[in-house]
Amino acid sequence: MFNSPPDWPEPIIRVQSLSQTCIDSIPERYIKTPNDRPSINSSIDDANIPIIDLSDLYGGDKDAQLSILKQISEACNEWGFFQIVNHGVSPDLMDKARETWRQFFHLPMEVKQKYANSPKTYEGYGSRLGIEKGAILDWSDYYFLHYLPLCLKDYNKWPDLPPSCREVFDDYGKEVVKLSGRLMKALSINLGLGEDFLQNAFGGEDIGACLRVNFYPKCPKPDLTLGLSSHSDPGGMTMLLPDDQVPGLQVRKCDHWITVKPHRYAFIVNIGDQIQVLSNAIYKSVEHRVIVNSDKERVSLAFFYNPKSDIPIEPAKELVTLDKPALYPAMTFDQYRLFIRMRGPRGKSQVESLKSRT
Ligand SMILES: O=C(O)CCC(=O)C(=O)O
Repeated sequence: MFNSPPDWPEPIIRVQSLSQTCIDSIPERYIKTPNDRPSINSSIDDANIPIIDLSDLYGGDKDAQLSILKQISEACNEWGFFQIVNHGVSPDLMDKARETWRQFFHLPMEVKQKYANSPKTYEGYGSRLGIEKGAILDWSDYYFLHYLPLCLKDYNKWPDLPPSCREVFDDYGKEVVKLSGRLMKALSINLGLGEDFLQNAFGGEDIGACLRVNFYPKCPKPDLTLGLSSHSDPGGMTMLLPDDQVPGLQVRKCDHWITVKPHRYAFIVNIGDQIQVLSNAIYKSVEHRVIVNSDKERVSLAFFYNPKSDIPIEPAKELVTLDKPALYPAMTFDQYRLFIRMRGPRGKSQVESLKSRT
């Protein structure tokens, strides 16, 4: 098993600074191979991921609840991605969270540099995922922090500017954790398990939760690069607050990339690798990536709802049969996420590689 190195293999260059100095070209390090460029296999139609209204999931009548559960089930089976509206998190808090982080990225560089991260924990202000020397990089900067468990939550690693940042993110985290817990119940029921099954498999009250705020600066050559390379999320479930003014997220559907049209005040939910493992691949994590553009920056908040990091995650016994034996060996999330931390985003190669080990 790998060990996290103490530092990056090369000096870190902030993409935001590059964006200010690169007028009509980008450094070679950011130019993707032709097969990975945005124009390849992009969808030409106006497909979108499903949009599900959650208003009646709790408190609606039985039929309304069943209909929402069915929509969630279909979305998980067919897409692994969906948008939710009327989910209970206040629109004002969503705007505040996104705009507070946008302000952070517009602070002077010396303020942000105080929080520069290392590959050891990734917490703080970063500009690359993975530590492979000479790797082709993505056109984005980010801020990564832990929200849960409480023993990993460290305000010293959260920005102290803008002044409201810590308070706003504390409020936001509380609401998103609550919402994620509700969705976990819906997913458990839809899998035919007890409603608390997934939450308990994640460690009950002791789940992990962290945030990556992605900042995609304007790019003079958006056709040659990606804001974030194709990947599936290594954790449990992701609640993404997109930039509702600037599309950019693309989801792989068969051999095409569908550009998500964000619905105002929706969260974009997606299944991560740990739910793929627990459901014995009834639900699958789905590859996604981010494209950039030349006239608008983009900010997104990816909130990762994860299992407790040191408990074994394996297919639910109830979902293992003679016809469908366990597809994955047990592994802790700590062990699992080292892959992406070392190698950076690589499509679905990690979860697929586990299959051959059973
Ligand atoms: O920026 C986005 O829309 C997606 C971000 C994402 O996929 C991630 O942070 O893992």
